Formats: sequence, C-alpha cells, structure tokens
Amino acid sequence: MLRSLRSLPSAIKAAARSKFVLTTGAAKRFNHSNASRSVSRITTVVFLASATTAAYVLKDYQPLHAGFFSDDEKKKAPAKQEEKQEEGHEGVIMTADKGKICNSECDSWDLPVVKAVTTFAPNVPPPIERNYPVRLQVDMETTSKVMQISLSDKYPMWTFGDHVPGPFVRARVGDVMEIRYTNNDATGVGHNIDFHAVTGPGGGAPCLYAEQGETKTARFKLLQPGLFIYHCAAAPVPMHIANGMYGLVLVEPEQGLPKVDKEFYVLQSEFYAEESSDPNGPLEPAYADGIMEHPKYVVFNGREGALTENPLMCKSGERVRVFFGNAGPNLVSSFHIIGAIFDKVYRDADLISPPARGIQTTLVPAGGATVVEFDAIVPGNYTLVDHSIFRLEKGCVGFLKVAAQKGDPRKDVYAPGSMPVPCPGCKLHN
Ligand SMILES: [Cu+2]
Repeated sequence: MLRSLRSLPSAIKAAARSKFVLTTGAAKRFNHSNASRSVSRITTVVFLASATTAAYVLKDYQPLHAGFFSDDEKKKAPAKQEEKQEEGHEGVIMTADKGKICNSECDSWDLPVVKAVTTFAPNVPPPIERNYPVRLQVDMETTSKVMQISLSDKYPMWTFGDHVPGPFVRARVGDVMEIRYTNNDATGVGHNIDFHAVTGPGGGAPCLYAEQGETKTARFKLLQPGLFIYHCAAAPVPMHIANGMYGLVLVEPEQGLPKVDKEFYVLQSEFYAEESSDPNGPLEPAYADGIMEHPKYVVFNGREGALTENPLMCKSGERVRVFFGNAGPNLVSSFHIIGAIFDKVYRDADLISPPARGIQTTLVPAGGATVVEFDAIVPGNYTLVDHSIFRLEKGCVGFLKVAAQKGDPRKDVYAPGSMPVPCPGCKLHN
C-alpha cells in the first residue's frame, strides 16, 4: 500500500493516506465479519470522496471569481486608500492592490485591504464600525496537537490555529474575505476549509486544499449576513470535523448589530473516542462510535470544563449576546441558559428577519448557529446547557457569572425566602 502511494500524484497520496489511516484504525477495532463488511463500505465511501477531492485539486481549477463583483460594487470602493490605523478595531488598512489570482473579469478586488482581528473562544472581535466593504485578510493555519478533552483524558486534536474551536472571524456583508491558509499539520494529513459563509462549490474547500507545508489563498465575496460555521471538509469529512476542525464566521448586516455590553463565542461539538492500547496514551478516535452517533464527550468550546473552570463573566444590568455555533458532527443542540430567558433569538442566525422574543430553549442544528441576547438582570450564577440533559454527564455544561453592580440584588424580580443552597452533587447550580 505505502509503496503504491509513491507513484501517485501528491493530492491523491494525501487522500489515500487518510483512507489508510482510517481503515487500519477501524480494522483494529473490528474483528468479526459484519464489522469487516462495514469497514469495507466505509473504505469505498472514503475512496470515492478522496477521488472527488483529488479531482478538484488536480484539474486546472479556476477560482470562483468571475461574476462575484458587479460594477455597482466597484463604485462603492473608495478611490484611494491611505495607510492608516483603525484603533481598537480591525487591523491596518493598506493601499489596495490587484490580487495575483484575480483575472480580467474581477478588477473590483480594488478594495481597501484590512487585516482581520480574530479571537479564540469565548472572546469575540469588536463590532465593525466601517460602512464600506473591504478585502478582509484572514490568516488561518492547521495544526495537530494532543490536548486536554476532560479533566482525565487527552485527545489528538486537529485544529485551526492551535485551538478548538478555531478562530472567530468578524466581517461585514459585501466584504471580500481573503483566506490565506497554511497546513502546518505535522502528521502529514491534507486539510481544507469549507466556509458556510461562502457562496460557491464546496464553500471554498476545493480552493483551499493544502498538504503539509502548503499555503493556499482564495477570495470570497460575502453575500449574506449571518453567523456561519466553517469546518475542514477533507476526506473523510466526519473524521476531520470530529477531530476539532471548526469555528465561526460572523457576517454583520450593513447596519451592524445593536450595541450590547458583552459578547461571547460558544461552540458546541461532540467527540467520539475510546481508550488507547497504550495505557499512558491519549484517547483515540472511535469512528464506529461516530457512525452510531454515540459520543464519549459533548462539550462547549472544545473540552469538558472550558466554561466551568473559566466561566463567562458579566455584571448585572449588562446586556449579553452569545454567538452560538454547533459543529456537531452529529447532534442537534437544544441550547438553553438556566435562569435566563432569551429576549431576542436570531433563529438559525438569521440576522435580517426580526428576532424571536421570549425564548427559553432554541434548536441549533449540526452545522448551524444561532445568536441570542438577554439582559443579565439578577446577579448570580447561570448555567449553559444542551437541554438534551443527559449530555450534561458528557461534559456539556458551562457557567455565566453575573456580578452584582452596586449591591443591587433585584429582589423585586428574584426573592429567596432563605439562603439559596445548591443541591448536593449538583453540576448545574454552583
Ligand atoms: Cu482536515
């Protein structure tokens, strides 16, 4: 198998390596005939997916630029941009230039260039204050790294930016998002990025497939406001998502979002893992558990305890917005904050329609997102959960601590008759 890989073009090698890793890993865990047939079916599906990916990469792929820009858009771009700094918000605005990968049909790349400010969960980049489109440069990289997945277990994560979840990108509708993506995964696995915010084949994934050490660049016009998942879509896709390769892109509407006091980035995902044959080794991926949709962990922000050891923090009287994504790869989330009622829910992260009001729990599909807002009225501790509540036992819990401002306990809203006491052993009310 390995000898035959040497004679293949490099893109196929990467895809085939993924298949090889999968099939040997899966075969180790299946030693009866039914399981072997399952592995064979998985292998076939993975091979077809790998071949499709390779075909995209190997053919003279034309980036998806033609038709993305109208003459109207060109008129909106400032005629000349000086170098300047937008303090506290996005990075340096540079003189616009023609992109190397632009063709004659898309000279409206001639937008001011801004380096995106990105953040890792639970932090969110500051709101966008400009009222014109830019070419927003976003640097992304892939790494692999053994990371803590719970108090007791580690897991070999595949990451964007050395973090799970990956960076939060904040843009404005009409921006051209320029992705410069480098695969620094030392294991040699090929990766890409499928942006749900992108209109065009694969969400950009075929343009961004990179083997170890490669950098790929592509530009995408952001046509719709919303909060969008991105994830790796290299074959086998479930494995790449299950190993931690996902994050969020916020595309603000032209008029922006209403001002709030605190914004947070929370992303739910699940991990399919089993004990290693090495007693001191990290957990190993359990592909069969993924197929059966039996996760070992369901977590917020990449690991059990991410939001209990380091809770979200705000003060009473502040308005809170949570950008919530669900990377799956399988489960639908019933997102709820115990003790809070969402007075605005931008259902499915639809930032155009009027938000829903007075919502207790909101469904977030795998590969989807929502935006919720509420006032932190009564001081105390609040609990983020997936209200499919057994998932609490798999790690899906986080805290929001609301500190009292100037001794205002809001007893007009919440009046204990005696000292509040959490129930013994409680994971929900600390
Ligand atoms: Cu990947």
